[in-house]
Amino acid sequence: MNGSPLATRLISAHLAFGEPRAGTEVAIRIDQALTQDATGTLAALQLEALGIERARCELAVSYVDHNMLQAGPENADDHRFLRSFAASHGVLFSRPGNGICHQIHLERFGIPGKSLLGADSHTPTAGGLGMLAIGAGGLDVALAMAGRPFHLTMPQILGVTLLGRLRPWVTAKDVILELLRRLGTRGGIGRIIEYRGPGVASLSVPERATIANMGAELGATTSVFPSDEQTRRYLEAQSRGATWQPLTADADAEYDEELVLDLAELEPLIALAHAPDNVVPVRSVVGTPVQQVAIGSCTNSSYRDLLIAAKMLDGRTVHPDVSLVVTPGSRQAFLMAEVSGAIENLIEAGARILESACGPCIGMGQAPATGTVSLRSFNRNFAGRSGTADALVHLASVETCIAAALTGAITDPRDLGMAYPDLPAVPTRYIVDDRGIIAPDASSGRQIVRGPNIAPLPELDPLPADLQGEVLLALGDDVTTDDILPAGTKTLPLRSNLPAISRFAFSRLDPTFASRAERAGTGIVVAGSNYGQGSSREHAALAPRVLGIRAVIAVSFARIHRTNLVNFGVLPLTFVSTDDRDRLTRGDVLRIAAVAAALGAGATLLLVENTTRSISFEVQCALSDRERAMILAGGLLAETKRELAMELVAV
Ligand code: MIC
Ligand code: SF4
Repeated sequence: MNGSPLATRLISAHLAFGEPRAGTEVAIRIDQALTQDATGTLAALQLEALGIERARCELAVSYVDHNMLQAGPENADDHRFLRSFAASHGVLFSRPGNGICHQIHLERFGIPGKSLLGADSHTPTAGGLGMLAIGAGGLDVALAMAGRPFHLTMPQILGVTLLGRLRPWVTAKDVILELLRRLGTRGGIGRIIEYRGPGVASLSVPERATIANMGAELGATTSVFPSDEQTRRYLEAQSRGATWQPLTADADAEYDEELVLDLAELEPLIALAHAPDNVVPVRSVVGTPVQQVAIGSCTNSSYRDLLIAAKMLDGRTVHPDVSLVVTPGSRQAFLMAEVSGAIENLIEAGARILESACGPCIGMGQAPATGTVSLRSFNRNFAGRSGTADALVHLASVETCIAAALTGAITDPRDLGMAYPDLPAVPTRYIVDDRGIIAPDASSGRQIVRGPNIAPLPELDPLPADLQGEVLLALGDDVTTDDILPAGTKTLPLRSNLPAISRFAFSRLDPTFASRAERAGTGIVVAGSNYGQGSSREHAALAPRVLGIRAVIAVSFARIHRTNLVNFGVLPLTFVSTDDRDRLTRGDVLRIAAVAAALGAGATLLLVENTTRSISFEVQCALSDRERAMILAGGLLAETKRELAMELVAV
C-alpha cells in the first residue's frame, strides 16, 4: 500500500466525518480560528445569534488590520465592538497597529500539525509552517469557534516537487508567480498544493509563507510545506521552539497529480494588470514607466522583505517620478526593521512608511494617480481594487519592486549591477513583544460596546416552494468578490451594516443593480467560470441575498464563495451545457418549479424554464445532504440554531 501526502495525514489527524477520498464530503476539527475586522464583526454577530458565550477551540484570535482608515467613527466603533466581544468570549484581540493577521499568526501562533480556519482567503499563509490552514466565510469560522467541525469537499493533492536553489534576485514570489503562470487562477480549484523535494530545504519559513499565501490566487483549498529544520529555526527565533515537531509526507506518498519546478531555472516574473495569473518575465516589460511602488500586504511584508528593500535602497534615492509606500506586515517586523536601521535607510531613500496593516492592498488609502502604473509586492491586482479604476497594478517580488522604485521603470533587478545583499533568511532571535495582543478578560463582564453602525443580522426566509426570478445580471468568467461587493474606503466601514453595504452590490459592474434587484423582488445571477474568486467576504453572498438573489447559475464557482452562497441559502447551480449560458440574457424570467421538493428529494438535476423565451434547460445541483438542508432552512445559521435546539432537547 502506498503512503500518504502530508496534507492527507493532516486531514486524517483532524477528521470528524467522512474519509479523505477526493471529491467526497469531509469534516475536520479546527484547533485554531482567526478573524479580521472586515469579516470579524459579522462572525461575532453570528456567534452571538447562536448563543455561544465562549470560544471552544484551542485558540481564537480577532485581528484588526483591514479597516484602519478612520475617516468617520464606523471603523473605530467596529474596533471597540470587536475588542469588547473578544474580551468576553475568550478570544485574543490583536489591536490595530499590531499588523496583518496572517503575518502575526505565522510569527506568534502558528503550530506545525495544527488546523487553522480563518475568515480570510489568505489564511493558508500558515501552511508555510506545516499547518493545515484554510480560509472560509465568517459564519464557518464562528461555528469553528463554537467547537463545530468544518465541512469541505476533500480536495485532490497536487505534489509540487521543488528542485535546486533560487539564484540571486530570484525569489519565493517568483516561485508562486511561475505556478500562477503555469496553472492560472483556476488551476488550484479543488486541490491542496503540497510542496516537497530537495529544493524545499533552501526556503525559509517567511519565503514558504509567501508561496503558501498566494496559493489562494490559484484557487487552492490550501498549500502546505513540511515542518523541518527551517521550521524549527524559525520557531526557535520566535521563542516558540517548543511548539515544533517534524512533519513530512510518507516516503512513498502517492499524489493525485504531480509537478516539478527547478528553482534554479526561474527568473524574475511579474503579474500584469488585472489578474494574478497574467504572468510574464520581468525582462519582457522592462522600461515601462512606474509611478507608484508599494511594499507590503500579507504576501511580502516580513522583516526579511523590509530588510532587502532597505539594503537595496541604502545610500540611494527613490526615483523622483515614483511614490514608494511601505506597510510593514507586523509590529514585530516594523520593530526589527527599526532596530536594525532598515527604517532609517527607507526614510532616507524617500519611502513613505505607513502603519502595519493591509492598507493599499485593499484600497484603504494610497490609490494610484489616474491612469498610472503601480508595482506592488502584493497578491491581488483585480481592476479597481487599488481605488483607481484605470490604474494598472502589477505584482512582483520586493526586489523587482525596489528596482523600479530606483529607476522609475520596470527593471529586471539583475540589471541593476548591484551585488545581491547578503542577508540571513531568518534572524537568530526576533524581538518578541506581545503587548499588541490583549488577552480575554472574563471579569470585563458581558458588556458588548455596539456603535450605531452595527446593524442586526437579517432574517433569511426558507427557500420558496417554486423559484421564479428575473436574470438581473448575465456575467462572464472569473467574476471576483471585489466585483460582487467592492472593498475600499467607501464600503469597508459598512461591513457590519448589511442594509447599507448591500447598496454597493455589483456597483462596479452595474450601478443600477441594487435598485433593479429591489424592484424585481426575486432575482437570479448568471455567470461563467470561477464565479466569486478572491476574497472570503461573506458579504458578497449576503448583500445580493438581502436584495433578493436566490440562485446563481454559473459554469463553475470558487470554493469559498460557493460555500458562502450555500451558507446564506442561495442556490449555486451549474450549467450542464455552457451553450445554455449563452442563450440567457438580462431580463429573462426563469422558473424552477417545485425546487424545494426537488432539493429535499436529493435531485441532482433541475429543470429551468426560461418563460421569456419559452425554452428550458437543465442545471446541475451538486449539493451534499447537509447543504440541501441548509438551503431549505434559509441558511446555515437557521439550520445550526435548529440543530442546537435539538441537541438541548436530547440532553
Ligand atoms: C482580500 O484580500 O480580498 C481580503 C480583504 O483580505 C478578503 C477578506 C475581506 O474581504 O474582508 C479575503 O481575502 O478574504
Ligand atoms: Fe489584507 Fe491584502 Fe492580505 Fe487581504 S490580501 S489579508 S487585504 S494584506
